[in-house]
Amino acid sequence: MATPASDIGLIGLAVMGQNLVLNMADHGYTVSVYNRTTATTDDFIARCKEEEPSAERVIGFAELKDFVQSIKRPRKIVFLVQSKAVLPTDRDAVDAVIAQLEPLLDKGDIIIDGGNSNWNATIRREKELAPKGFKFFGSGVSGGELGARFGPSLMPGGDKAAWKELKPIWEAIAAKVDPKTGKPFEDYKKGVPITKGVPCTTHIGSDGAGHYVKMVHNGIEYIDMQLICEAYQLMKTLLGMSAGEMSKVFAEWNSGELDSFLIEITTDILQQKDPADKKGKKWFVDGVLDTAGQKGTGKWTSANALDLGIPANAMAEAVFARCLSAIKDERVVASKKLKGPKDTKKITGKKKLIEAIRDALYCSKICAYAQGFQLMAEAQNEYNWKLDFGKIAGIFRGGCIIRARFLQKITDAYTKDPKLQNLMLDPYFKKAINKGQTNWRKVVSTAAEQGVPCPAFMSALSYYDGYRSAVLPANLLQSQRDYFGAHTYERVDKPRGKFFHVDWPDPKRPQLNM
Ligand code: 2AM
Repeated sequence: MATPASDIGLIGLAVMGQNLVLNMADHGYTVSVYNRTTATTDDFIARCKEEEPSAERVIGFAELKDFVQSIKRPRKIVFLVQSKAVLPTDRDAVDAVIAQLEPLLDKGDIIIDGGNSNWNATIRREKELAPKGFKFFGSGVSGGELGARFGPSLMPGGDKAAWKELKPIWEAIAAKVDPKTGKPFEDYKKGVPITKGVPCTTHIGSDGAGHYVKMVHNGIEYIDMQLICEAYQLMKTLLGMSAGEMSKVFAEWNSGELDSFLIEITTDILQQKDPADKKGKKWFVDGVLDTAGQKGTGKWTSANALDLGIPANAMAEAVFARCLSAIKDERVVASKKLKGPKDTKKITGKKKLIEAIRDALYCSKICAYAQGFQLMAEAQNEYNWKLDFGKIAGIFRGGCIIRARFLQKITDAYTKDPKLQNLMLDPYFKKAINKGQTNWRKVVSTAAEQGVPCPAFMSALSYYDGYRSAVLPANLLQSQRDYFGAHTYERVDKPRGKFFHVDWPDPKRPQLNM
């Protein structure tokens, strides 16, 4: 048998898998590859030979046994296969691949699930594999196809000691940011692998922590995208702006504190002409049907927020907004039957309204991130992790879909105060909301008056106002619960934890003077 020569193995050669392999090869690693369908492996190796200078370091295998034996020990095998498991008891392709690998592995070998698996399944898999002597990692990979190829944000969760084995490769292939500014390096645009800077990866925690944080990243991505769409909708509906005109606004926003990957691609999308229009006059975005798909990570984030009792209403609103968009036929019928406001005033002061929308977007974005970080803070108690929010925000700065200038500020906030209770209480963000809130309220009230939906702006504002309210109407709510269900209540004039009950209707209760 030949001496094992590969540094790492990868199973699952769909686009993300292929691109991660090429990324590793670019950084000098020898990679063994295997795919269930051998023809895909052959095609990939052929493509590598033609297109990729580093392809000599990629070795294809038709047999799983040969693949495993070609990797240096302790073996590192990453797989990117479609995962469907949601409940801890669900079994899917990830389990099938693990089952095939198990008899071929040796104790101490490290297997890494790089797909978007549910953290519950990752916790279960780690529990099953640890007693057998295998080190199992769930590592979220964010950044889409381009990220995988040239530098993703990587969120690994698993055994801390085994992380040392994985770290050099993960740090090499991850996106890198400038340590001074937090801005991602983009050398890959010049065809050069990125080698300098702070890598966008860190050991997130044990078992499912990496997949959990990746899921919350996606939940934040949902709301980030929805907020941008609401800004677009308001400019389009209230100000009658064209896609091209809005593109200029987004480009300007991208030069300030809203600077982010999602605003950048929005700028690009909005200036794109429709390739189906021979005259080249129509905007691309106007030709796209207004129904959004989803794969589930936003829903998982919101469902988990409900399970843990964390008020992540804006994040959930982003999921519901996609659901509402999906019932296009119903909306078309309803648009002819249900009336909007009667007295819509003509909007004046275009420049001022655009500025207000920008502020509303920024303030809502702060709330959305506050909710995401609150959720992670609760999850670490629930699942026994110890999360470092400064480091998590730090690895979101580059590579991933939510990368933004703003994340440097979040990194700073949690580095300064690792126990920060809520992002909105950090001096920088507190000041930003204070500055923007008048405009934020103006946008939300104008939208309500004019009948333009902006659910994420609105629910983020409700979250903000709710969070800063020392008194909420839950006194009445708890009274109702005590009335119909004897659920008891606490009193404002008694210590917390002392519960009271009234026998409703209480004959001794003072009567109202009517
Ligand atoms: P395939 O090319 O043989 O379909 C994304 O779908 C990747 O997951 C593909 O590489 C696919 O392999 C792989 N995949 C899906 N289900 C799998 C399974 N049960 N076992 C192994 N690989 C699987």
